[in-house]
Amino acid sequence: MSDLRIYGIARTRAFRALWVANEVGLEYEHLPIEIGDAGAGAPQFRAINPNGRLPFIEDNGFALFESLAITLYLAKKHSNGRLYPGTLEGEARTWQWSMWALNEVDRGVNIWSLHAIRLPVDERDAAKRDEALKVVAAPFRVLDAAVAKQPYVLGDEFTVADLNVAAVISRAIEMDLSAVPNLNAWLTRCLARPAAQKALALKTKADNETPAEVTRRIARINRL
Ligand SMILES: N[C@@H](CCC(=O)N[C@@H](CS)C(=O)NCC(=O)O)C(=O)O
Repeated sequence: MSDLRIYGIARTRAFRALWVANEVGLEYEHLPIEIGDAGAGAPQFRAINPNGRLPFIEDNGFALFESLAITLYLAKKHSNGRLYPGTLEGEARTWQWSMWALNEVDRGVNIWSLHAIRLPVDERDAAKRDEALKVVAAPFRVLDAAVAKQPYVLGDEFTVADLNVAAVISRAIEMDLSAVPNLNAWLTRCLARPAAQKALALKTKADNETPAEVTRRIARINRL
């Protein structure tokens, strides 16, 4: 067992950290704590992660929050030159796609998933759902074009750039992606990886066990 601890129930962005840890074959302790005052916001967790949000990790006493900082850190530490690109340009492109995912599509996919799938049917807001689809349409076309002629965003090999983008938009696998078939095939390919499947199994279980009240709280706290 390594001294890596991953905090956060797999329904949250902790899924991203779990996936990368599986991908590099690390042993770790998973602490599936919840959002809010009873979980990440509680004093003992804020002492490690003043941000109060999920996920965060402790790696041999080194604490880190922000999901994609965590994936980049673990990929670079354990898989430099393979999962984490070994060239300056490859690294820069990895940052490009990671920041792109957070800035362009993270919120839109989240809003869509809440108002299309996760909130109780009579509490879903069709206008928010449709607006979210409009917001992600143009960036999804950019990603679709990027994987039209190559299997992964940086080229022939799966890297942490793919992991970050695919993890951020993983819930889009339930959208109608027929307008972006290359994106659809690429996302399916990324999520089929054994490391992703292992983390997805935890995520699906956590999704299924999440009470409606918690889903409402997620939408409220994050203004989604
Ligand atoms: N940019 C952050 C976002 C973290 C975030 O908002 N996490 C959610 C769970 S997925 C959370 O903890 N929400 C509860 C809150 O904001 O108090 C990241 O990528 O790690």
